[in-house]
Amino acid sequence: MNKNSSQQEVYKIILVGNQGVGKSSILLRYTKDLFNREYNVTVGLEFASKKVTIHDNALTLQIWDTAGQEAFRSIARSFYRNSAAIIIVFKLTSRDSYQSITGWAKDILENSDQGVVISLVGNMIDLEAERTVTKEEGLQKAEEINALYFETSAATGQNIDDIFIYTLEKVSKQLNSIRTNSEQNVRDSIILSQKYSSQPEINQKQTESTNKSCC
Ligand SMILES: Nc1nc2c(ncn2[C@@H]2O[C@H](COP(=O)(O)OP(=O)(O)OP(=O)(O)O)[C@@H](O)[C@H]2O)c(=O)[nH]1
Ligand SMILES: [Mg+2]
Repeated sequence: MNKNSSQQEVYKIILVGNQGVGKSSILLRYTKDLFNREYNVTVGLEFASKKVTIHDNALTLQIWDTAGQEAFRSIARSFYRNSAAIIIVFKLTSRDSYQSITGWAKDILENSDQGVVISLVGNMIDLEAERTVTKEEGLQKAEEINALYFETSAATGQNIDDIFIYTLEKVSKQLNSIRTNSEQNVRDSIILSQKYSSQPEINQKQTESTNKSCC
């Protein structure tokens, strides 16, 4: 079991999906309850931490936000190991991003540990009038890839917390095979992120919310 400095379990969660689907916005909404209309393309990797409590168990989430650009896809792949959950994000207003889900799921199957929890998120539900992917299609795809399914809006915050609450609940049921394994893995992740990030230093945001409870 991996412990951080305050001896809490650390769960590694990764956000993947095509460019511009809202991965960074989901992370910003979840960790800081903020939304930015401007599009700041992620280059390489960023991560944020958040403290949560599940079943009276305090733990730290280490959430990695990957770049959607094709050029960075291999970096995302190299991060799949030792993750508790991987969240595939697509836009409800983009069939291209929907059609890419199978490819992301294949990447995950080939590069992650057995038992990793996969969640599928159709984002931008606030743009209902521009929706091109139906809820039925989303649910069907989630079933195909054995994932939980959520429809969200980072813009309004709708269902954003639910992604993490229900994903973590599933993780907690599968603890044996999906914990982050060692301090070394965390250190490796940080070293890699520094190597690939465009920023001179890792953009590490620490957000604490010890009151959140999953169940
Ligand atoms: N209306 C609306 N816009 C959103 C939502 N989520 C994100 N956006 C906007 O979509 C654009 C892209 O969002 P990002 O979060 O940067 O997307 P990303 O997936 O991180 O993109 P990459 O870093 O390039 O992979 C930004 O202009 C956001 O403001 C949403 O739920 N609703
Ligand atoms: Mg981004």
